[in-house]
Amino acid sequence: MPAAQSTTRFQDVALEPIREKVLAGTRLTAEDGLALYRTHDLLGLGWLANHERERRHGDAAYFVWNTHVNHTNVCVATCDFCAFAAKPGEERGYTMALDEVFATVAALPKQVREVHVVGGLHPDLPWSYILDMMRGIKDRRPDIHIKAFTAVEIFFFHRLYRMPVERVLAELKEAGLDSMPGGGAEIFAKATRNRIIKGKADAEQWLDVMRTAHRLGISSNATMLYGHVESLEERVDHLLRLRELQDETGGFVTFIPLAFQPWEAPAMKRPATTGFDDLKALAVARLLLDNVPHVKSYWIMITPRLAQVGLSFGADDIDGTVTEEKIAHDAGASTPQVMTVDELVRLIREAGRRPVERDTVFNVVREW
Ligand code: V47
Repeated sequence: MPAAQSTTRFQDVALEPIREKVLAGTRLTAEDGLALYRTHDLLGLGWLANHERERRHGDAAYFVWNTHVNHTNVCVATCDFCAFAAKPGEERGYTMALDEVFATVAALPKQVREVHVVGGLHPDLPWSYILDMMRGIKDRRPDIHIKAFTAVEIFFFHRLYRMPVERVLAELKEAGLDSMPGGGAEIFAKATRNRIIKGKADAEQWLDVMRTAHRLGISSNATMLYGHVESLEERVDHLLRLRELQDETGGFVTFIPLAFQPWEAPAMKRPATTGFDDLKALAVARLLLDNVPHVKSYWIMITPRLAQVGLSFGADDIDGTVTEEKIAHDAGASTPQVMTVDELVRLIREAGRRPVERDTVFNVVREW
């Protein structure tokens, strides 16, 4: 976007006072957040988010050589949007034997730096299965970073195994867990959360698990599921609650807006998000979350084409090779399940950015 726009007026005058704040580094308010979500001046919003993105990261665009392992889809929770989960006893439920998990990890190319492990809330797995999974992955690949278990899973382990959250996390860390993904946050607003989710951690519990994790030195990501029944006010509230916790702990590394994939969702018939909404989700997050270092444009959910555009609308990261994604694809996503590093590098270069391969916590692995 042309720098000249910093002195020309935005199409939407409501963005003018926000530009002043962004240029002065003044924290944005809930009202500002709402004005940003409501605007149709996508280029004005994009200019602001890109300004902030380039101030922090210049022309770098990060990616990671990673893979997903979903060890089980058996889940006692009921989430209207989730097509991945299977109730205990349902025929489509599966649980990987640990040897299967280990064989998957052992077969990974040596360049893979991160394994992202999440599963359903399985009521019958022993705690030893969870810990042995961490240990077994580390035994086979000591160099790989294990990003595992959402705050919702950790809260479930705390209840199921009757241990304080702190102990659950400490034992996982000891067994090899390095950091946590940001899933399970969905939307924090109570009434909406209760309407679409039954039987898993609420907002306070999700945030509290993250607070504890950060205190124990386990960094994490954060997400927001958007494009379902939530309001714009609730999106702003969600981001500000994350910002508040981040002020306290500093433990969030990356924020990832997750676009609702409606096609196979069991109990939520909605149209898919639009390009405007997806770009706004990235841009508003970049501007409101002034204390979170990275914003991820997740190609699995918004397509590689739009994720690439997202690199000019506030995002500095494009996730990675991923491999074997199940949650979005069970919900009917038509995006690929894997991207090669060459494809990622091409997307980034054609966006005018500099591809930087990273590890999970943004140590630079290689400049491409
Ligand atoms: O928690 C479930 C979401 C999340 C649907 O931390 C859906 O680096 C859209 O959190 N449409 C899991 N979303 C994915 C996730 C994630 C992904 C990539 C990177 C990271 C990270 C985290 O997926 C769930 C839930 O919020 N989800 N169903 C659906 N139909």
